[in-house]
Amino acid sequence: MTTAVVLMAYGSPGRIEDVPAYYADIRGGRPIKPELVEDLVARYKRLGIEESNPLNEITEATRAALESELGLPVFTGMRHWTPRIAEAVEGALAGGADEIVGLVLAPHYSGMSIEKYRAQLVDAVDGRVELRFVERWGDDPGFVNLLAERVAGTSAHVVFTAHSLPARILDEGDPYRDELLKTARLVAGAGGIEDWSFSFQSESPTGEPWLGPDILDHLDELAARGVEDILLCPVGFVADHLEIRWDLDVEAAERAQELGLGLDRIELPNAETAFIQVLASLVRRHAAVPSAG
Ligand code: FEC
Repeated sequence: MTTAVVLMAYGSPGRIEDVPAYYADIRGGRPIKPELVEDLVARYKRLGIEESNPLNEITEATRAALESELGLPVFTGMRHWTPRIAEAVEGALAGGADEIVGLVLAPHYSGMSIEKYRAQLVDAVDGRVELRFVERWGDDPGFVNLLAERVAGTSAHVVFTAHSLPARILDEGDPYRDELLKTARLVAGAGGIEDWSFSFQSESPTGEPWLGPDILDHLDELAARGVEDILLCPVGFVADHLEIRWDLDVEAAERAQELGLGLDRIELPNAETAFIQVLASLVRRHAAVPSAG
C-alpha cells in the first residue's frame, strides 16, 4: 500500500491583499460588516504581515519535517486558504497514493472544527482511495508531555486556553469543551500544577453567545482574586497563529498590564522536533501499513 498524508490547517492569508477573500471564505458567503474586515486587516498589518506570512512558513516547515520523519509524502491542505485540502488530495493521488491519512493541526474534536476539515477531505477523495482520519488527539501522551514540560516548575497560576465556539454546541452534545478540559487536566497532572484554570479566547462577533469565560474577563477575575503572576498555556492551538500573536501577546498582555498582573506564555510547538514526532506517531498509528521510524 502506498500511503500519503494530508496535513490540514485552518489556513492564513498569504499576503495582506488576501485578507478580505480569506475572511469571506471563513464566513462561507454570509455577509461581513466592512469595519470587521478593516479591523482584521489592521491586526495582520500590526503583526507586520504584508507580503508574506510567517504562519504559513511554520506550516510548511511542519509539513517538510513530518515528511522527512515519516519517509512518506506529506501534502498541506488549508481549510480556508491555499493550498486547499482538495489540492493536497490531488497531489497525493498524482504521486500514486492508494491510502491517505488525514491529520488536522488542531487537537480537539468539534462538529464546527474537525468535522468541517473531514467533510472537505471526504469530498475531495470521493472514494477514490482508502481514507484514514485522525479525529482527535488532545489526550495523546506525547502531546500532553510536550505541554507539561513547558508549565512544570512554574510558580505562576497557569491558564490553559483554547479558541471559543458558539455556546449552542453544548446543547448539541458537542464534545469540544470536555476534550479541552481533559487536556488541561492531563497537562496539569503531568506537569505537577495544582494552581490552574481554563479560559476561552478569540471569540468572533457573530451576534450569538460564545463559550466563556473569555480570557480578558478571566484576567479581571484572577486579578480580583489576588493572583499576581500568570502563565498562559494554549492547548487548542499548536502554532503562532493570529490568535496567539494578537489575542494573547497583544490584547491579553495589555489587559494584564492594566491590571498589574505578570503575564507570560509558553512557546507553541510550531515545527519543533518533539512535536513532529508526536504528529508522526499519530500518522503511524492510523495508517494501515505502519511506516518505518
Ligand atoms: O491567520 C491566522 O493566524 C489565523 C488563523 C486562524 C485559526 C483559527 C482557529 C480556529 N477558529 C475556530 C473557529 C472560528 C469560528 C469563527 C472564526 C472566525 C475567524 C476569523 C479569523 C480566524 N477565525 Fe477561526 N481561526 C483563525 C482565523 N473562527 C481571521 C474571522 C475574524 C475574527 O473573528 O477575528 C466565526 C466564523 C463566522 O463568523 O461564521 C466559529 C476554531 C479554531 C481552532 C481549531 C482550528 O484551528 O481549526 C474552533 C488557526
